Amino acid sequence: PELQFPPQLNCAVELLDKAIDRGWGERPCILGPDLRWTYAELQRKADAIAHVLADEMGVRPGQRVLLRAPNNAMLAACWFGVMKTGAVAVATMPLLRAKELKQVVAKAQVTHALCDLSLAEELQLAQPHCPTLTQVRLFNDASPDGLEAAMARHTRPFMAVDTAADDTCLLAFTSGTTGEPKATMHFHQDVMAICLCWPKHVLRANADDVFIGSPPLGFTFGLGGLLLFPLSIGASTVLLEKATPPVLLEAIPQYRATVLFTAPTTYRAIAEQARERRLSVALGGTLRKCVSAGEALPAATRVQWKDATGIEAIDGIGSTEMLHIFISADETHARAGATGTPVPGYQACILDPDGHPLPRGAVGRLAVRGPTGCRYLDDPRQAQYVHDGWNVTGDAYCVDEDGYYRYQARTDDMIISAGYNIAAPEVETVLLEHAAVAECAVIGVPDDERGQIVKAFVVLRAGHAPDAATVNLLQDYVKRAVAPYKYPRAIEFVADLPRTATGKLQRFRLKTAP
Ligand code: 3UK
Repeated sequence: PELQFPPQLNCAVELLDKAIDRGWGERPCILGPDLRWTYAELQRKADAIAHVLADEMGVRPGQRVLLRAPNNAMLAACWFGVMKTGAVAVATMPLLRAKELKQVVAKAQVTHALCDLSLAEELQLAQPHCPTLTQVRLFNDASPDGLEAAMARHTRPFMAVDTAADDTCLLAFTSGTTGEPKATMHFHQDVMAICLCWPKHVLRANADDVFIGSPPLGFTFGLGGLLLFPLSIGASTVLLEKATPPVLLEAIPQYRATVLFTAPTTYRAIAEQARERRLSVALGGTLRKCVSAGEALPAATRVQWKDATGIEAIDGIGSTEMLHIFISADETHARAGATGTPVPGYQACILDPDGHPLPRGAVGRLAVRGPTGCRYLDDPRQAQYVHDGWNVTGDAYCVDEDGYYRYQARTDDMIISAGYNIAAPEVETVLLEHAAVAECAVIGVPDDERGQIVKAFVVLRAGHAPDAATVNLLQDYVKRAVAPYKYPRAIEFVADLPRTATGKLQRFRLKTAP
């Protein structure tokens, strides 16, 4: 299906003002600890913020406004406030330090910032090194210079700036598992396109649903799943500042949440804790849809989650470059070990190293094309990433006989040992099926004889000893489950694994560890 957008479009009008026109004004919109905002309340806050930005801070359409906060209602209001002014939101991850914030500000030419008081320190450390950044306003701040005090001066509605559908509204930074972070540009129409593709065809939630989850709104997985998608259908969303597994385990029944967004590692941790605490299935009986993204969902994790809750997870691969999920399968079409099929609106293919399409079954680089796509902000890597509208990802995939896309590895996570190609995630998937393993990571380490050998870092479940017997047990297990040359010749037991704030394993940090 081709999506058609009018030439002028502002996503805040589409998602927020039109929600009020549709009569959703008094519906619950954002929920949080001691907080319940209706759609009308969110609109009032966003309008007041837009007035402060445009009338007091001098923000002009096209200027870049940095947003920095844990997931909370004011961050959501700020996001829509920026959209209304026609400025560009620069989404950032809460954990960024001054040094990284300085890079973001310089790269995106940020002129203004709205920042949660609780995260002000690193921004204030960065500010003297950010010549473009002239104004910072703090929110969730009771002081007379805080954003809330300024908002109180503006009670009139704000007429959203009439932006073009292809004006940039969002700069999203890649999470940087490798190399220097890149900024991707997305248009108002891209924001609407992602609301119309995957949520409509795969998620199929409705206005009574209550969304919850962990990804930060500074990560497009979280922005879509925990803000744009619920608002586009009149549903409500729970925003939690620290949505760790134990917090989610409590919050899901407390808010009667029905749709969960998080990464595979969090699904494992919640299921594990539910088991240890002997909590009942379905986590309070309200959950009905569980979305996993950020990294591949191993078959063992899918089974573990289904055992704990009765729910078949919805896996989906998305990226900052494509803005959201482009290959996925709903709960009735899910297959263990497969991500799914291209989301309606998107096309996918598998390419050989010369860029020619490969037949079914062959492993190659995944390329995708659709209504959203990669536009790096002044980066030479744009020409490598996009060819004739095809976005060439860094992921190795193959397509099975039923047309399902099966993730193999990131192309840089292929291990070559004694001439064999071994996908690190395949070995991880097998290890996770063993009862002793809570979490694991597999990398290639240099070896004189074989070039590289497979090494596994393993976090054991309680009650299993980190000894030679367990090493042998795990090695034998892998040898019996897959081709024996894939077994980890080295195993190291660790207490935890390095992950990004988006739940992705940082294999490169294990490679450089002493
Ligand atoms: C990996 C997956 C296998 C894959 C994201 C949903 O993760 C997101 O964006 P990033 O830019 O990373 C993209 C890369 O992450 N990946 C993500 N999901 C899966 N691999 N199966 C999956 N289900 O390497 C991809 O290239 O941080 C995810 C929505 C929006 C996003 N930005």
